Amino acid sequence: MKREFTQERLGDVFRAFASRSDFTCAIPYGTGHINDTFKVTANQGGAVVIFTMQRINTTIFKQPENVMSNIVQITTHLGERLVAERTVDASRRALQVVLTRKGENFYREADGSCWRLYVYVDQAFTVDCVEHAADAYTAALAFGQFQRLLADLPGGGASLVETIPGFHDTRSRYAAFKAALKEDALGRAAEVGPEIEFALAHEGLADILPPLVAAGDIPLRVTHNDTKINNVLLDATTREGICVIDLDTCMPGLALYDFGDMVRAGTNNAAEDTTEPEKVVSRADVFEALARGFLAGAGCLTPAEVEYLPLGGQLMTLECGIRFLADYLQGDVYFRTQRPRQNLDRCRSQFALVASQLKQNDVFRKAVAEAARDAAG
Ligand code: ADP
Ligand code: GN1
Ligand code: MG
Repeated sequence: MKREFTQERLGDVFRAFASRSDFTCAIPYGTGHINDTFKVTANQGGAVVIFTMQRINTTIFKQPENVMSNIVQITTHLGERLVAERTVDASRRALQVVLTRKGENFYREADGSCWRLYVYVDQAFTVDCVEHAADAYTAALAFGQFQRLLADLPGGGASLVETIPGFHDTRSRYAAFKAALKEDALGRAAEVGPEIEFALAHEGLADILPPLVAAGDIPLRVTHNDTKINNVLLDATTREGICVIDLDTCMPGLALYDFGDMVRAGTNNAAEDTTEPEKVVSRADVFEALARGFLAGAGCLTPAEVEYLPLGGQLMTLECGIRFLADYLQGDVYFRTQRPRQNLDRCRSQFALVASQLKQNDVFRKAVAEAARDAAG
């Protein structure tokens, strides 16, 4: 049976962590699709202290110890690099994990629920749907810098575990989608004919990157892999990108995944789950801002990486659309939903966004080439 998140329970979980403050209350927080996030307010000697407490989705992350080991390595390294670069306010710019009283990086409740605690980054906000292209630039700059700072992670990231195997392996995402379609557990396939057709008609996009990766033209890097614009905290006063969050899928990957998922999440002029997919357009002004921000932040990318940045956007958007469609066919078991057919709406919105990107391919390629020239000069 599903247990409620009562204040009593959340307080007990909080007290398992080595904070010197007393629990006041916890409220559900954020719009993420995966974990259960709470903003915890506590009291330390009369002063208010705030934390982000998350129940890790262990249906998806089956080995939370691997997720947390990655996160501790990444945040520790980031913290050291930021201090070495004399970054102002370095402690706000890398997530800070609070250990449990037993010195562990997550807490396992008696029912098996796994929880972690972060210091809350104050005076910050997130953007779900980009309004100002300048916010897209700062988010992309932050994700680019994140990738650059992790480039010298000891062992080149070899000690990071793949927390979700094949996370951005689009071919295996297609295989999973086809299996869901074949099973058609809820008899929903009949109502999604056009979406199935779109997915199958664009399957060839999944075959472009693997040979380039095999040839070494596109290198494996330490990447974030879930670069939704709302996974960067922006400073409430300056709107500067301050802290990259949601590090569960941070592992070896391609720069194109990180750029591509930003294009997916950032250039959509409508909400991810809009019910009017016919109005969806991939915004060229936001695309250009993302390209400029990411190239400025990441530093050197290989010529092939730069050339294929627009493909990254198409691919990540297509892949996400297929994942939403597969989840709809399977009965909405992966992504959190707030209403019926939400995953289908999300899928339709993604596919419309792929079509819009393909239509503007020449414009987007030109924007990348110009941004790369400016970043180099
Ligand atoms: P999910 O995997 O469910 O997307 P996130 O780690 O992205 O979970 O957290 C959900 C939301 O909680 C974020 O969008 C952000 O608004 C907020 N959040 C998470 N961590 C912090 C933090 N350390 N400081 C402030 N806000 C945070
Ligand atoms: C999930 O955790 P969140 O909400 O930032 C998902 C991403 C999808 C995204 C679509 C671990 O991201 O891969 O692109 O939803 N995360 C995971 O909105 O599957
Ligand atoms: Mg998130």
